Amino acid sequence: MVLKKKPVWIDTDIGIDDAIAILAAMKLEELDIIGFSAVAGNTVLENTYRNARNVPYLCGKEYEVYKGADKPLVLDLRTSAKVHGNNGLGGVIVEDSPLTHTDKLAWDALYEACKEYGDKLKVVAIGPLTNIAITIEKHPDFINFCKEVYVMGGGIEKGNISPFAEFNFFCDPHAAKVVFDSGIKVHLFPLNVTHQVYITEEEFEKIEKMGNMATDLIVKMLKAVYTGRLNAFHQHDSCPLIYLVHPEYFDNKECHIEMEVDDKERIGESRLCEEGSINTVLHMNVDRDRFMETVIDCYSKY
Ligand SMILES: [Ca+2]
Repeated sequence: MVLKKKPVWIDTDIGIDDAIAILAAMKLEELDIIGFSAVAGNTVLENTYRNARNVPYLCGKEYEVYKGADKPLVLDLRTSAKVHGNNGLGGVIVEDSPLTHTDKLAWDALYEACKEYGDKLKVVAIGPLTNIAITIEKHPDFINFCKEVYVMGGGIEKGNISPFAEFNFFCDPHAAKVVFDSGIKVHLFPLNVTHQVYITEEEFEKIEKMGNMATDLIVKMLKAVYTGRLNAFHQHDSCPLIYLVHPEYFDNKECHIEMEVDDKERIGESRLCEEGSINTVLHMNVDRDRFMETVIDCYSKY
């Protein structure tokens, strides 16, 4: 199969930072988004499924969206409504997409897409890893087709929910463990790198002045939640997507990551280990200015 663009699958618990990342990715000309799967995380599945359909539709595109897990593998769901509002988009209401609903579930759709595209398909996971873990468990040959996943999650000696854990891995540490232990190589974009891509007041004003459908939504969502502390907003979920087109912005190293699922205090910790087989490409630094330039350029194309 000769492809002009990189086919991409996005698994998302679409809250504000997911929406902002997806809006940038939709304008990266090198990428061809072929589908979305929705997972519970930032907000409940009903919201993430709806947002994954409606945010692209608002900005002129329709994609197939497949429903996935409504709760983590083992733990109860703990959303982050404080950060993402009751609907995941800071309370901003977006018109419903008229696209027909599908009964096919995330793990079956993702499996079929990987079978069709092989390792050319870039699987990007920007929510808890529940859907990816279920795909691995339900379809044992999935790992023959999917060799790498691009994951926003974790932190190396850094957390944002606890001192040890980042939200996606804290939400479903057992799923993260299944993925790290599966044999699929994880391109990991932890808090250490995502915290480098904050947005400045000046950049926000530039985005606000664009006044298009995408930037109007971005501005409304950020104003709803981050007023007065814009630099607290980080482009977490844009990292793996921008990496697919601009790997030269990032510094990385191969390593072994182990997930903590047992210790009550440290649950959700992604631990960098000296020993153990390589299961991760760990991205720890990014050229912030070039990254933000690229993201802002994407928003200007709406
Ligand atoms: Ca997310």
